[in-house]
Amino acid sequence: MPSKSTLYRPISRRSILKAGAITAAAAPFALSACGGGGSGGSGGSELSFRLAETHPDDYPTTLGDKRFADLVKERSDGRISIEVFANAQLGEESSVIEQVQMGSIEMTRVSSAPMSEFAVGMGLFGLPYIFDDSDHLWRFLDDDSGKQLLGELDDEGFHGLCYFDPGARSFYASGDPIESVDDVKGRKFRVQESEVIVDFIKALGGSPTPMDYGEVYSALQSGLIDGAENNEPSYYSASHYEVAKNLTLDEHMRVAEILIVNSDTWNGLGDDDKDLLSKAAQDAVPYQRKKWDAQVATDTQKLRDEGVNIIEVDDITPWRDATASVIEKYRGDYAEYLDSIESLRQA
Ligand code: BDP
Repeated sequence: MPSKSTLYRPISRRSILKAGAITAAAAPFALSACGGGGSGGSGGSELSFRLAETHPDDYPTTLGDKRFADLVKERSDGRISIEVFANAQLGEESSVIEQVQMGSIEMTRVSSAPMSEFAVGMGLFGLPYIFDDSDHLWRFLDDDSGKQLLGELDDEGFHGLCYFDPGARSFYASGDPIESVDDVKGRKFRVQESEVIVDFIKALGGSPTPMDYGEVYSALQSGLIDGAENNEPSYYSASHYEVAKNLTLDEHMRVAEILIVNSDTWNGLGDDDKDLLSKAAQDAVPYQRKKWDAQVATDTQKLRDEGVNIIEVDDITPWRDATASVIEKYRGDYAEYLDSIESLRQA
């Protein structure tokens, strides 16, 4: 994939918003230091952590983060506090992941796609059309194999706390709508920073352009890219629909959302605190999933109201066939997980 430095990076609307948020974000650094630090040992001491989130305050993943933080606070009688920094205040995802790996941010909720550049296993979720629907995805995530995959993060400087619902990603385009596989050919699509997803677009004959989420709106507006792909709540909340009015529901990927913590922070916790955090994360999942489903329904209606051209895809076979080579290319890396996904298909 093109290196980051070769990418054209227009100033995003979010970068401008973020500039104003830096002062607000600085305060908890001091608090964290006074409180014994994010990486300090636990065993009854006060702890405070920062959790980075790219989405707005009322977005379902942010609500899941906040539920997690609330449960931790309540169950530790206020001893452990987690402050959620929404709206990419602490940076775009790739940079946040680096900061979490280094320990300068303790936690983040992030997409598994950019995580795949740090922990290969996460690239699994970038393979196209491997899950039939949300239930199929969750059978895998809740299965031992899903847990094992999250556990692989422990080798890479992170600890995975839980998965959140990612919905399904579909294409959207300015200019001509995508009515068939052939309509992707020769057009430029923004992708997340993930080698597997770059290969997916190439398999369809498109031209993949990796860039940060916060840059997509202006890249669509300026014509730097012809389209992008995401789930309905992101497409709506980031206003991409304003500049790319054709949405094609091919539902090519379910790129799991994950809640992760820096390894040293995690290893510095006492066993009771580890249990408390793990349990709180797990208990936030049903809430996040409920919020997710509601948001997809509301946002789909809002998109219709805004006059978005929503194209249903009745037969996914041509899409699957055109991109089967991507699964074959990576089968060796993900064989065990792909087998498990296959065995959970009809459960
Ligand atoms: C959204 C994910 C978010 C990613 C974004 C993207 O929730 O974490 O940053 O997609 O496309 O669906 O980069």
